[in-house]
Amino acid sequence: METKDRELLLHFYEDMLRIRFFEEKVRDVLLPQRLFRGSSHLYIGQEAIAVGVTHALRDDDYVISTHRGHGHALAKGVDPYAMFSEIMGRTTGCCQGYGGSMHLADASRRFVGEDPVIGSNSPIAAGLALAVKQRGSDQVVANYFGEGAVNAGAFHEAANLAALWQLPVLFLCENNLYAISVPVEQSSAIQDLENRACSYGLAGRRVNGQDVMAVYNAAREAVAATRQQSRPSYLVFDTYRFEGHHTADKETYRPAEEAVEEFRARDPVHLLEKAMIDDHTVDIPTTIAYRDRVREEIDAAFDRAREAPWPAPEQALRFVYTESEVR
Ligand SMILES: Cc1ncc(C[n+]2csc(CCOP(=O)(O)OP(=O)(O)O)c2C)c(N)n1
Repeated sequence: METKDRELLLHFYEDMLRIRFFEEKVRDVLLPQRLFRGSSHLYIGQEAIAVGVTHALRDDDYVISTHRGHGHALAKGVDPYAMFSEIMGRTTGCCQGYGGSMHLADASRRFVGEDPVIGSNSPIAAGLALAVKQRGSDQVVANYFGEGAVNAGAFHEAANLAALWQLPVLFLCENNLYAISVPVEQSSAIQDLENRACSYGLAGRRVNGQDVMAVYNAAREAVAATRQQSRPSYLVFDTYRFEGHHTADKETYRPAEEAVEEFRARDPVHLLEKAMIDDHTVDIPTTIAYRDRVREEIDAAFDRAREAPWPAPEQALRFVYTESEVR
């Protein structure tokens, strides 16, 4: 293996571990200790998608995400400390604590934000891509959504306009098989979701979302086409969410053996680890050293965030109403 390939794989590995350990901290510490209110939509099992896609993007490209967006944000370089702070409502959060788990954003990383209204982030992505095009820039806009969003009218309006106006949007569907409790067979008339946008001339491509290299290669081709030809691309990733829809989900709708046996065997972090060990890219002590280092980084970010200041109560309504002189 060439050195640059080894470096790339190790970058993938580190970025996937960061997402995994971050999400495990939310699940195993923030949630049971009630360090935030409500629930959170975890990305565990889908890490290869955010990491493979982001490595195919440029730093100045935009990302717009969903309710399940911690992984997209971390892959785009949002600081784990600012994210833990945000989830726990502290002033050091990337939205000063006003956003929480489902409304994270960081303009400095061009992480436009999470958008939990299903389907509604695609028109925003198309609008952003229109602005990019009008500015004469060659940036692209990466738009993540789940397979549930493919049934939303807003997605189809955005896909049509993006194709009609040749806008540089990457439509990125993460098919994790369920929209809350509804299996994809019960929500989509056809199962080959890559064909759901072909009536707009958008030929989709189906990709193994558990294999980070497959994701990266497909995303690189799509990004190059979108950037160079200023036109949309559409990728559908086959994946699986290992946890419930959110952290309060009792998961009565799917068989335990599906989640535990069938899909755990396709854990994207383990698959990459095994592939790297099998072809002697790394040895086991190296993987352990990576795990220890990234875990320490996440632990330290969390410990700092936990000590971070709370907002003053009188700040609660800030940003709710426009400040104006008019009475
Ligand atoms: C417009 C709208 N309708 C319903 C909901 C409630 N809701 C939250 S998540 C979700 C399912 C989303 O499934 P999918 O798009 O496949 O993403 P996943 O959760 O699987 O990542 C629904 C219906 C919502 N947030 N927005």
